[in-house]
Amino acid sequence: MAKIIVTAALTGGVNVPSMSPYLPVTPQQLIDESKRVYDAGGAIVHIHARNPETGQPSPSVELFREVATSVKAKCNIIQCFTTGGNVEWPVADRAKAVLTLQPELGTFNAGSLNFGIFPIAEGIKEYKYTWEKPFLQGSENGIFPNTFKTLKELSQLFAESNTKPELEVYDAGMLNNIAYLVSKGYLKKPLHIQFVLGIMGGMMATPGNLIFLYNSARELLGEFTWSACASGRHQFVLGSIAMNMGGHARVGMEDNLYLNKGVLAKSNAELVEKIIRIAREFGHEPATPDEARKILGLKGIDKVNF
Ligand code: KMH
Ligand code: ZN
Repeated sequence: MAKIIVTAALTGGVNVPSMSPYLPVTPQQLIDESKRVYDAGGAIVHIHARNPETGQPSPSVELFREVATSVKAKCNIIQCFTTGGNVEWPVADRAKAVLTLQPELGTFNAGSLNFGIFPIAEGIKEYKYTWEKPFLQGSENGIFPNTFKTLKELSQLFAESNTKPELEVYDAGMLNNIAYLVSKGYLKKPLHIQFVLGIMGGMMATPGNLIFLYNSARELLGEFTWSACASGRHQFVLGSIAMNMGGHARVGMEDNLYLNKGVLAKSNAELVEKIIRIAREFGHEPATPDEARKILGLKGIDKVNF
């Protein structure tokens, strides 16, 4: 009945290596995971870079370049770079990879929020790296800053790179931010929104919240393409609802490490295969990368700078 754009958020900048031996960290692991996701039917990979030695989130453009060029050589999957990276980095660092490599798509976090990942530390018995525990615990006093000033700067960077912003919305207030940026010409329609639920500091991952956000966004912004992203076990529940509301679905280890209760996913491809199995049960088919480009109005893989 519908073409569903499946995004795989491969590694993110929140989960730490001690949480799963399958979390991709090195450029080669990210490249291999991207190809596995493509073969499984994914249309977009959402990419963060990490220090290959320590697994720490990294804004290094060279790491992004290494992954992006190799993935592009293997398949035409859409690459969506993060500009979220790590809550402590200045926006210039966060946006460097997008500005330099000019991917088709990049995340655009549409407002500030607390990003409480410290509870994760309570569940980890043994750490592989000394940076992990302070990194997680530090979020208790951290905030993910996306002020109006930085939102304006970021939207200008996206325009310069001809990269489509994927608007990350964690709570209803961010819809007002988007409406303001559209009214002032900083963001251009047609918009693409990723509703990100279940982050401690944003709205919780419930069907009611997803439907509320979608309806509020429709009232405020009119038509837009959109996808649902949820943490942990909510990933498949909200992805299933979104795909039956005309939306799309994001899965992946950035948001959820588990294939089933207590069973770690061995690859992001397993999570992609699962959401596609669910989609097919509803009579939907996964969109190919080129079908997704048409749906989202992307510039094309030949227009990137890598
Ligand atoms: N790492 C989080 C602070 C994004 O990719 O822009 C934000 C994040 C969303 O990962
Ligand atoms: Zn991300």
